[in-house]
Amino acid sequence: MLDRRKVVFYQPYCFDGFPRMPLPLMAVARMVDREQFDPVIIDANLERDALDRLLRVAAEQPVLVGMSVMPGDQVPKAFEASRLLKARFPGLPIIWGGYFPSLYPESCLETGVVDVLVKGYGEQTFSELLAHYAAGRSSADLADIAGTLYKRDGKIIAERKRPLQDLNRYPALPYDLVDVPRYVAPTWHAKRSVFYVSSQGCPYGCGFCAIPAVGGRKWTAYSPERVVGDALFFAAEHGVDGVTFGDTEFFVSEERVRGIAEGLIAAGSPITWWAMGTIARLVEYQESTWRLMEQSRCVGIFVGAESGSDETLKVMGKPSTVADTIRLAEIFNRHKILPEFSFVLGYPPHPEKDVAASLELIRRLRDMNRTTHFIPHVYTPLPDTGNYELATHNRFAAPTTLEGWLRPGWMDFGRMHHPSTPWLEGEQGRFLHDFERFIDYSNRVWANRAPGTVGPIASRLLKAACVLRWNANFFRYPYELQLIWKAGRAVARLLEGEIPIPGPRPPWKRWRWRPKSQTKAGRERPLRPSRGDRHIGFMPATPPFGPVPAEAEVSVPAPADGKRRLDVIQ
Ligand code: B12
Ligand code: SF4
Repeated sequence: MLDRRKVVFYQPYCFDGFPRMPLPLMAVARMVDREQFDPVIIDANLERDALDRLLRVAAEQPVLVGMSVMPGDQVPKAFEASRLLKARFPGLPIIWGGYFPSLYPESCLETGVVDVLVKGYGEQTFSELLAHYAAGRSSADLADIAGTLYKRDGKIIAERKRPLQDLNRYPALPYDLVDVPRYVAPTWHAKRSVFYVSSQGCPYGCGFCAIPAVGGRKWTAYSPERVVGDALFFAAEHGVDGVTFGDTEFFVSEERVRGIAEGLIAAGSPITWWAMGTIARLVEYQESTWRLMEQSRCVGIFVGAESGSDETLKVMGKPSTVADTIRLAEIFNRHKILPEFSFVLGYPPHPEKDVAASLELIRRLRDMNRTTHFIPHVYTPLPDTGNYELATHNRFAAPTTLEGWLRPGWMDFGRMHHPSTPWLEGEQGRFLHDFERFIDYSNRVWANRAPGTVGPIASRLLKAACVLRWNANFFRYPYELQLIWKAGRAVARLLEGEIPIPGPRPPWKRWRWRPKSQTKAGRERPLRPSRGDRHIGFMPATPPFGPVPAEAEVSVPAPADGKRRLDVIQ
């Protein structure tokens, strides 16, 4: 056991205010044989000196370093870390996995700082890569490992795809490799909540979504026993009273959901839970399943309504209709489950009509339940997704190099902010941008999505301003909302003691999560890197997009296939 070589996993920074365990890395780290190797997970979201630690551990001759890379902030961070590693330890194999390398392999490999990419779900692929490198073979000998991509003689070799495997074949997640209590935090439905993912993939094929491109329209999930077991472990060992399921599609199997609900009820679980699903599936659920879910303390469900236009839903290949969305909203209301609806706005071929129909639907859903939470996104065309061809027909072209992806505009695109697609330039694009901001603020006060973040006075003012705008149907220039929020935050911070003043702590403070280093015990600087840290600086800041086309009219895609059977791995 003494001379076990290290296997290093690095999660580049991507913190959004809620601490989540580095699940993608834990998923692959569980495949490491502990008798032979010593796995180490470094999480830059929580560790201030993560990069220093990575470089220190890399000096101990680990077998390899694996990084998880999502589009957005993780791309420059992963690049920066890999560049440093390659400069100091040229022989150390570096593996990237996750959605960015799965969708944009050329951009990653042309940097020369990554040895091999893992496309799609990576447990088995990683296991074989580890065996390869541990046997003393090098990146130059890579061959025949399904699910990998690498460069050979200047050309990219893409090995055959690795099909999704039954998740229950894999060992338990290695909770001992992370400091679990640091990932327990308050959320809107629980005081001590954890983030957990109980399935992989999705059997549907929506044209804007990256999941089918990566998972191949298949779905696999932990058994109810395993999910309930993990939830009860969190409750018993870490005092957890809430679970946020991050599955892209939690509800594919009604039988599984019933099993989970029954298991939680039978164990007298204290846990409230929230999950994401698909409207087409949920409207088919039996009434008794809804009752079980409610009884097992399901408090909220996130679904993709996507559009208020049936025509757009058809183009997207979405398996539901607008009528299904309304029906589900009624079911939610009957069962006191908080509804969350996401929308993909500005979809071709008729973006204006799509936006108008979606606003109408949002209004209708809000009238049915004022606390409904909306998540609007402007359509961001991703390579390898079903409707990407539609986007490229309409003069959209994503970068093909990492340098391109690291430009500020494309970074925003990767984060799915301001995608600036050619057909949404001008007034319409600006309207959508302001509308997104309005919805964000209105969620905070109407759907109670930021409890205690500002004090009661700012919250009431914000509510009043949102009501005025909503009634006037006016969403442009939401500057007063921003002003009220910022002023409210400043006062709340003052009262919370970030600027020390005498007196009791206000009651809403209890709801805010702060990193460990900011707690009373260790009053240090926040862990979040400063704004100046966010871009790595040496990339040219040129405008991200080419010339805007004269016409905003767009052409029609191939018809979507709505007939496929659900592919569930048993
Ligand atoms: C949690 C999460 C986040 C967290 C970050 C994670 C964390 N630990 O802090 C936060 C909230 C910060 C986040 C942000 C974003 N996210 Co996110 N996120 C997720 C979510 C819900 C769960 C990820 C997870 O833990 N999955 C469980 C693990 C086990 O599965 P996995 O991640 O797929 O990992 C497997 C493979 O990808 C692969 N793999 C992954 N990493 C590695 C590394 C190695 C070395 C190897 C070998 C293999 C490997 O093997 C793993 C096991 O099979 C997923 C949806 C989902 N259910 O997957 C979206 C998802 C990954 N996010 C996505 C996106 C787009 C984003 C954003 C870019 C934009 C946005 N608006 O959400 C931002 C980035 C913002 C930024 N600041 O840069 C997309 C990615 C696809 C895409 N469209 O490109 C997803 C799939 C959501 C979606 N439905 O579109 N996200
Ligand atoms: S149902 Fe959700 S996860 Fe599945 S393809 Fe559609 S948008 Fe993606």
